[in-house]
Amino acid sequence: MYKALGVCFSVLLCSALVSCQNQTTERRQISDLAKPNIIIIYIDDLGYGDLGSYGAIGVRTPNVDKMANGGVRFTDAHSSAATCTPSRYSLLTGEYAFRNNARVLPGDAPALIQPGKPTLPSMLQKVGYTTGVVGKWHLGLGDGNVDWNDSVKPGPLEIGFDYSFLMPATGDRVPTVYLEGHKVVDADSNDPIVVDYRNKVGERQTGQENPDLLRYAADPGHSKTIVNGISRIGYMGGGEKALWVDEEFPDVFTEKSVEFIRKNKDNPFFLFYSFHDIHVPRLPHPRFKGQSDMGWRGDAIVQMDWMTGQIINELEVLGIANETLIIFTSDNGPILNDGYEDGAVEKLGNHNPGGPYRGAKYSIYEAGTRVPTIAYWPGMIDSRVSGALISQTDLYASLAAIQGHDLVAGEAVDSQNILPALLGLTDKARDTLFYEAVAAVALRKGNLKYIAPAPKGKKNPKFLARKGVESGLSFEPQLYDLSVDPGETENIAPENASKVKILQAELEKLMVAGIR
Ligand code: NG6
Ligand code: CA
Repeated sequence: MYKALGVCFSVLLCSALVSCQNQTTERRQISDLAKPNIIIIYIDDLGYGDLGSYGAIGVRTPNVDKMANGGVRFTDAHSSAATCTPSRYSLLTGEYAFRNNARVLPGDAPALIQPGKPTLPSMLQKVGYTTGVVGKWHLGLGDGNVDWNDSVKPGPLEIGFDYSFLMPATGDRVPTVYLEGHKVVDADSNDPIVVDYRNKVGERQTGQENPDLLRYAADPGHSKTIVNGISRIGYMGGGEKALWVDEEFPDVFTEKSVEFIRKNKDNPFFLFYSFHDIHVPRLPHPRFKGQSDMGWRGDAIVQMDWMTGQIINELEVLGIANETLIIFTSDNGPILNDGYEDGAVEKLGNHNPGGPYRGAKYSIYEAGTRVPTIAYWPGMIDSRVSGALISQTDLYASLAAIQGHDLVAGEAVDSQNILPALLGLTDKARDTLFYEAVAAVALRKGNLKYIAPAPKGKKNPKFLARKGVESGLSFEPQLYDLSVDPGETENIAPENASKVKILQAELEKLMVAGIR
């Protein structure tokens, strides 16, 4: 039974449904669109080529493939940026990350999204959803001087989530504890938590001083406090009882998500299920060990697939799969060595994490942001491979359209309503796409992609050079025609000066005013 009908529907959506009559089936009734449950499964660092349904070699992903084959499998869908914090910022606010200078944050950074800012969960909350976030946060917490032994706020509960169970930043950053609501789980006032990103605090050993204690070697940035045999970014003392065990992530996060779903099965809910996998440090549960041909990284993909399957399975058992729209995607492209010698490079074999695309996580080239993306809603969305150009920034306006919610001035300013494409009714969505990466920005118009030249003196981040990742930074303009050159191998800017000029002007305009 669909819940809470009687919502007014967006004119755009209705007209899209009408204009796509040939693809609408009897099953797809406009009224059925009222308040579906919405689950965003947000994988970390999963590349375009990392799923079976997207051509993976060396790992099988049957659960995600079931969604890919039974829903809309997008081939030109993009994370809003080539790293985590900016992508998450855009996904939750519908606004490009540069507008708030969003960059990868340390684990003790203050909340990036301030209370009062319109967010996807607060919009859904207003129209009657119960909202929850489980998993990786990495959007900052607190007001600048966070005390992990007290109430940690503001955080998700202050920007639209009713429930939160978090990894505060990343798996490779301290504090290595869970945060439920405002409180660290199992915090102990007799063993207070201290976190410092500059100076050593606490009694724990560090990777720098005791590399012999590590389960695998790490670069200097990841060689601080050792927890569970892994050295992390940053120092942490205290909180012994609260420490997480990385191998337990799949079961802990699954349990929390399933609990949230069960509790809310009779009312519309929104779950932002934000995975740690397949980010570093990769330490899948022993039951997934050796389940791929690619060592830790491949086994983390198997674990991610299992966790996804648990959600699909739970919805089916509860009989609410047909009332639930699942959007599955990744926060940025793939990276093999992101600080730890976990064998991802050595065991890669013929697998191509970025699929046919150039670059990786951090990069302005396609593999930085073109990520596997699936919309799955049994009984509502037909199976389809879609070449629609869409961005995660668009989820805000598109999910607002399902609710009949009209965006107000200042709300989700960069988000476009691409709902008809999301539902597989059309392959038409964006014409223009903005790309943000660590060292460059780009603008796509149709199949032409323009990468703006870097200002004089701008440096390629050292850690990327060390990793051999192409950031895409160049002092010359770059132009690629993705229709004939998807691998961005031939820079056609020199012979297309007038097109470069037009795209440069459009990019500048967008960075000031925004283009919908
Ligand atoms: C970088 C880390 C990297 C990873 C990344 C964030 C170093 C040298 N590298 O700064 O390991 O944690 O931040 O990844 O510290 S993301 O997917 O959350 O954006
Ligand atoms: Ca990421």
